[in-house]
Amino acid sequence: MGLTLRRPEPSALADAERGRVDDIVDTDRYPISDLDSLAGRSLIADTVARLDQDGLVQLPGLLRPSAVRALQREMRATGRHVSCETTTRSAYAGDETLLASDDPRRLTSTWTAGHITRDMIPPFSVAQRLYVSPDFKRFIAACLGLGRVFEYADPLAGLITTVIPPGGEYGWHYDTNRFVITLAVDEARSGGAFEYSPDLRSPGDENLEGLRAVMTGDRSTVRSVTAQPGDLQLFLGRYSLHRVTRVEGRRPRLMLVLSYAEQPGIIGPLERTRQVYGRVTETHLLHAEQALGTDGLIA
Ligand SMILES: O=C(O)CCC(=O)C(=O)O
Repeated sequence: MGLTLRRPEPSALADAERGRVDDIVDTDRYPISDLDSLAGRSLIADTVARLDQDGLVQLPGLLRPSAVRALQREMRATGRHVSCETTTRSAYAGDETLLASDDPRRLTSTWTAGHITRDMIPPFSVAQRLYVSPDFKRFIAACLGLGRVFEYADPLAGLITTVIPPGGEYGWHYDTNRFVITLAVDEARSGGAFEYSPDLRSPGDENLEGLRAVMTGDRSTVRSVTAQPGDLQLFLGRYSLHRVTRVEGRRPRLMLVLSYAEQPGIIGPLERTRQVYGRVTETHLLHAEQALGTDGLIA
């Protein structure tokens, strides 16, 4: 089925959730619009089992080739305007300076990356249509054993593309979210692999010695995954330490990151948003103000 990237009718623009995504998702292979069918049920059962076993599932070729090309055009054009900063951070991206000097939580890695944020992605683009699609959200919820998932209410986060320039990398970290979905836009010519140590920590157990081992170069628990444009990854990143290795070659690595929440209305914290994206919006300022009680203390 061919991709229609025509500018939609004004009514569709006003309601980006309208319409199916069969023209951009390979629904012959991944029947996300028909989860009650035999093929749909088997897709969910298989994805759930693999996620449970490995903490990561890859669905190769989820996007149709014409949609991949459109996504690449959109993201490459916008990615050129993104500035990539280099920082050094711990796996927790917090302030660990008060910890003992040999505490593994103080170990850092280098990050060189920029972000195409949601406000830079038009409503009728492939990325946005996939993110808001009710069929896609139902599919993701079913894979995670959830009744529903919700888009972020954050104007910047929720739907972003991570841009890692040549020579850049994305350091070791845990996610604050239980799960994240990534969709490869442009792979690195070499390097740029996604590496993760499955379930390195677990609820109530930070496994700091495991953290030290991985961050000081022990590869015994680390798995590596590369993705081709159009491949989707569903990853449980809260317990699995992960990173992207240095991007070699001359072109940036572009990865679309689709985040959903288990509750509606999620807006990122002010300072963290400033730290990650280099800016905040009125929405973040208002949200931070409303989170303060009348006595000026956090509720
Ligand atoms: O770019 C990737 O493959 C993963 C990005 C990542 O680690 C994250 O979004 O937490």
